[in-house]
Amino acid sequence: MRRILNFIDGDYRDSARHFDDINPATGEKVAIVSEAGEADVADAVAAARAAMNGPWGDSTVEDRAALLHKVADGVIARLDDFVAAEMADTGKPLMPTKMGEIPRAAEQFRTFAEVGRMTPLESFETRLPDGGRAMNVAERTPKGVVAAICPWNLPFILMTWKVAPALICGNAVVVKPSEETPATAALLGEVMKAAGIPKGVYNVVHGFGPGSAGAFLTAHPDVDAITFTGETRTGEAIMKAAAVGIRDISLELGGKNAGILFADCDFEAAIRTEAMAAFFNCGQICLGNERLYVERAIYDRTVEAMTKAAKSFAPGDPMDKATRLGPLSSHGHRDKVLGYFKAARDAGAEVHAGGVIPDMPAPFDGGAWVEPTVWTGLAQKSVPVQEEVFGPVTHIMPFDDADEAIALANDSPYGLAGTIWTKDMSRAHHVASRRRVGALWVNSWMIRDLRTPFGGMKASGIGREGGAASLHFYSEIRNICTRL
Ligand code: NAD
Ligand code: 6OH
Repeated sequence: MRRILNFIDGDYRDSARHFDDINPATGEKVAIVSEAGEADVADAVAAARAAMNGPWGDSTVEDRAALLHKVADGVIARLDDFVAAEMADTGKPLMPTKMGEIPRAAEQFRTFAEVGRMTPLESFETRLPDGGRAMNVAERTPKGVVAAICPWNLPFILMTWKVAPALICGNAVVVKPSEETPATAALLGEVMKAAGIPKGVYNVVHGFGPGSAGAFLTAHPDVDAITFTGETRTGEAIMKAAAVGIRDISLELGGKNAGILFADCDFEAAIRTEAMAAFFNCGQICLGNERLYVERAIYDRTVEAMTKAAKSFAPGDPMDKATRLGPLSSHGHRDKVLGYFKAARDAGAEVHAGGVIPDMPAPFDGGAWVEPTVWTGLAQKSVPVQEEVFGPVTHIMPFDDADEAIALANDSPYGLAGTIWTKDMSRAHHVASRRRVGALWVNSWMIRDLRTPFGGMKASGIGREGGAASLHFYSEIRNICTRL
């Protein structure tokens, strides 16, 4: 059986305890994972600190940029290995993994190499009352040892999105991948080593949250900053851990995103895109929409078209190039999603598509599959309309004017993202400016330029990452004022 080990101080290391890695497409065990104990986590943090105290701590941004380009090359050279590892952990379909996710993760290293090299800092000349002058120059220094706690939905993209900017800013990292998806973070250790990243700069510890590697890492007093992507409730626990010792924190949390469709929109494009926003990655994408508010004149057409689109996202063999829908990430997560399917039925939802487990042929009959699901008729305040399902599901509701649509879309504890469909650009801008979310797409979804800032309002998080915003989180800015 394949083994997935911790990567500490430049070498792979087993530990006393282990857990199983399951492929959710089949339910089969694909690997045995080393669960880092408290001492392993302490070793990883110590290795990161030692790296910061060594030549890495004095490296230039140009040196680091050159290394990050080599890491990107190394990932692409082993594309098939990364694709196989990610698919075995998640059950994702081949094509989006091979053409999209893994190359995009490699691209993070190139983008942040250039963002880091090219982003200037401010300088100000200050005129003094005596006629003298002073020059203020800002300088970027690393935060130090960064803990990166990662989720399972886009494991390699969301992990490299933290590691690449952390490294370009000169930090050393200890990554704790999700227990559901440990493989690509572990494999990246080989690429880091081959690229010449010094030992201790990139470390990986495997395990769970409370009482395991995640909690050991966030509680470790020698961690300077914690970056977390995952559920809002976990974010609360991590924020408490970060409070001890006043460590910096970045939180990318849950969402309950909404799309708003006006009657004048390009209907075909809206439906094609909103179907992706609801069902892509089996709905396990933080930026996906689980609510659609539709101007009454096109409401019936929208329900019909989204139902048809849901049925076209048929689950299938992930290795088949035509497959667009994989399973949910685990049986545990499926139990949660099925709980929302039941809650929606109990609350009187009309189920136009899905809401059930599909019949899958062997070997997929043991997998964590669900059918893409379309609901209508739920109250705005009902649990399935308020809480994040994180599955392939959308609830469609009519509205009569823009103010009502904005109020309904904003009626959520979350504030991550949303979409607006209209040909009236003035209206689009007006609605976008009044949405309480961190990312808006007009007549589109998921155009994500890695240079742009990204993050949520309200319960969707604290801080922004992406492009120069990442540099702010992963570095300390020091102002040096010199009287001339
Ligand atoms: P999760 O919160 O269950 O787990 C995320 C990570 O935190 C895992 O590595 C887990 O082991 C670790 N963890 C759990 N408890 C911990 C603790 N007490 N201390 C330290 N570490 C702990 O999230 P998930 O289920 O893996 O991911 C799905 C969630 O992530 C969804 O809510 C989704 O919206 C959110 N998400 C948000 C974004 C974003 O950018 N805003 C992106 C992707 C996913
Ligand atoms: C959240 O689950 C996923 C976010 C992914 C991106 O923003 C991206 O740019 O790939």
